[in-house]
Amino acid sequence: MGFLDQLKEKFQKKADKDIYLSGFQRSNRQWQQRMAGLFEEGRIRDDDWFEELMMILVESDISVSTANRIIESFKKEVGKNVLTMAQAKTQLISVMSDIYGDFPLDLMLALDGPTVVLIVGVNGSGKTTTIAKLAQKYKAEGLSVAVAAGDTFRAAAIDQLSTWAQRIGVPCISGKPQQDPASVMVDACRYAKEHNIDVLLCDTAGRLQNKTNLMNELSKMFRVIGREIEGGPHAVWLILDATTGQNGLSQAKVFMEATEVGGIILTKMDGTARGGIIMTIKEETGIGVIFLGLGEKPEDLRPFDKDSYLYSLFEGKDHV
Ligand SMILES: Nc1nc2c(ncn2[C@@H]2O[C@H](COP(=O)(O)OP(=O)(O)OP(=O)(O)O)[C@@H](O)[C@H]2O)c(=O)[nH]1
Ligand SMILES: [Mg+2]
Repeated sequence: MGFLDQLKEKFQKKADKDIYLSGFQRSNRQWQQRMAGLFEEGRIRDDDWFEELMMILVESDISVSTANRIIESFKKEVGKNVLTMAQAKTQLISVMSDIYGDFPLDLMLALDGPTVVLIVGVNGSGKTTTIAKLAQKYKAEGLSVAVAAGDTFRAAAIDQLSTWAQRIGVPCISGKPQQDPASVMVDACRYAKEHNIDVLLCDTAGRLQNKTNLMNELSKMFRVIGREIEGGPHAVWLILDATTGQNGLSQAKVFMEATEVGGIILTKMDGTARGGIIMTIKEETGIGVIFLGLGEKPEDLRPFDKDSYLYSLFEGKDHV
């Protein structure tokens, strides 16, 4: 069985494949059509053909250096044998899969006590909404969840999180507007310990005007969480808006310098045709995507799955 058939078989077994694709797929069709045109039987894989492939990859938000790497490796593979276009396409997906590599896909719960997750990212990337989504997910899995309103920069941010928390039915620990976010973290950690919370999700402010302030604020939050809860924060997840593409990624690098980001959640995948950003993120940062945000509601979160991603990128929902 070819690689693509194996992917298809695995993918078809996934109960949530329709939901997974409903958002992401909607906007991806045009890209797929161009890819399909490129891999029509009878076309010759000459320099022009590879150039067109390069353009299609780059237009999907794969960076030039990642696209080059994919094409170099793909050229080597297709040069070895005479392949049909269908086989060559399978080979391309396989090369992309190898280049992406593997990455752990969910939270490792602490053996004892609350697991603290710090959510960071630029303004408007979707931090607060994603915390609501994560709270809903972990609660549905039977874990006790609390959220902490560490974005004290704007009063509305505290309200936004506490409204979500109320709707989902989880406690929200918050301070006053302009209060030191680190002191909110201390309260939240103490609450989590006293109330046997399994997962504490901490919101943060996303302002980037001043890198030194941001770094200081984050490292202070880090320090106080670690002091209150051993090993905390257990995960720092970076929220990235997929519609901002590579530009968004370069902005987000500030957060990677400020803290040890352990995973990425890519939001607004329902609003972009540029699925290639996932490859670029992994290549340029070494950090993998853990979840995809596919809408504004708490249920619009999907675990990232490399096979489903590559399969849906190339083949689309109509083929499943
Ligand atoms: N379509 C879509 N919209 C999203 C998604 N995630 C978040 N949003 C929307 O993006 C906007 C910003 O989301 P927030 O969660 O407030 O972003 P934030 O990072 O907390 O923003 P700040 O607190 O200002 O830093 C809101 O209108 C959300 O509804 C998503 O996956 N898809
Ligand atoms: Mg927010």
